[in-house]
Amino acid sequence: MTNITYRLPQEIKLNGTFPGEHSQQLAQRRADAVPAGVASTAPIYAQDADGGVILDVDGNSFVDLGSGIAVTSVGASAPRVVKAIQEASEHFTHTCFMVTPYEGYIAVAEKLNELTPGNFPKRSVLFNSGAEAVENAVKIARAATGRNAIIVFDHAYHGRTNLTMALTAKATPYKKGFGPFAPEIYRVPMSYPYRDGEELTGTQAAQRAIDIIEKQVGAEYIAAVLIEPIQGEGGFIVPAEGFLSNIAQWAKSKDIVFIADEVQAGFCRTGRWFASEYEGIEPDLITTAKGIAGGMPLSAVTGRAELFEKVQPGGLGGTYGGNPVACASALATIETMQEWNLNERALRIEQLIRQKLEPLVPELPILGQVRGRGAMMALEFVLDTNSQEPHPQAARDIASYCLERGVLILTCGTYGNVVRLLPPLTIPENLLEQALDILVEGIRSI
Ligand code: PLZ
Repeated sequence: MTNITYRLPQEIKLNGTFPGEHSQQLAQRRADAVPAGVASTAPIYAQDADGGVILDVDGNSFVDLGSGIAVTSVGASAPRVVKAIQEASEHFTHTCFMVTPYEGYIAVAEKLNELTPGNFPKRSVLFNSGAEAVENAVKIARAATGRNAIIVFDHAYHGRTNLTMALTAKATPYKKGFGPFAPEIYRVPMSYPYRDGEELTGTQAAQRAIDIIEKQVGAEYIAAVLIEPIQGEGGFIVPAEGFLSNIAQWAKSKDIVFIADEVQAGFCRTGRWFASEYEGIEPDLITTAKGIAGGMPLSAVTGRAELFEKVQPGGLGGTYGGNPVACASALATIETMQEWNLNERALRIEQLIRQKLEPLVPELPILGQVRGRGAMMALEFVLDTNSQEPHPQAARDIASYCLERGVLILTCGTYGNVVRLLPPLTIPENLLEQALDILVEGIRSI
């Protein structure tokens, strides 16, 4: 494993009241300036972050097991990334690629075309956010096929814009009061092994979805099937083996564009460049964001060159899409991932998490399942193993327990009953182990 040196001490350090005085002051200012509609997981305000830690404005040091929702995979201030951002911004912060183009955009597109699965001619187009990438993937699929319908899955999360709200499954908090939503979106059952039961194979779960699609929508009207290869906000649901490949094969046989939303699972998070690789699928289009640029806002749609041919010049774009500083950051992020072998680290993180947490499953009836891949791991909590009734209070209480002891942990899931672990891939092993010990105590305390 590559040795990483850190700028900040990689430790838990808590002094005094929680949240501290300065965080409390900021919370008061915030209440008068920022609406409650944008909520935060933790009541602590950030001052600095590096490797596996976040320092708050009161000098407390927390272990980061969230990476700002799977973004800072290389850490929040990786040296190469910081340098690239500084250097790029000294020359120009913006020209607009649609006005005066520049090399960085092209270099990022080349990298994406090379790293994404599938050995066929590809193109990439850059945007700012995950939602924007997903919206554009849908635009491209519709233009390429001349069809309208989009198939999405239970528990899906694709964003907060109008079209992506329609694509997202969960009503509260994402959709409630924000309709009407975009039409021609059809939702079908996902493969969710923990809740489907072990008897339902991936192939059967795929057939269940395909039967519904064919009966209720009709393959000839469908532009695209859109799916997260591992669902993120929905609960880190890893579909049963064969589910994704069967859906992809069926889509191919009907000339339907298969879009993998790798916004959360992509870029070394799962121990491969893309989670699609685990199932040997080669999506027609892939959406990426989050981990791609070390914290700078950047996203992309990458896919088969021929799909882009039907899109008229000027049909894709946006003022900031592929910002030059964000592109420089992405190139440095990718180099860092290669230099530090972060795929290997993600697999090691999975090993450490499984070692500590899997033994608790047979012992504790509230811990239903430990699942995930690489550094995208989740614990699903239930009232008891037999009923499998979701237990969101357990997930919330465990997250609070951890935070008060210096470990920042996120929850997720359709039922809010999942604790997810998304550490920066650069977290030191001993710090991760210390954080996991606190998590184990937290689970036992319920
Ligand atoms: N697709 C698979 O995970 C973003 C959003 C959290 P944006 N997930 C975190 C929140 O509450 O807003 C996400 C994702 C997948 C698309 C998106 C959307 O990415 O960059 O947040 O627009």
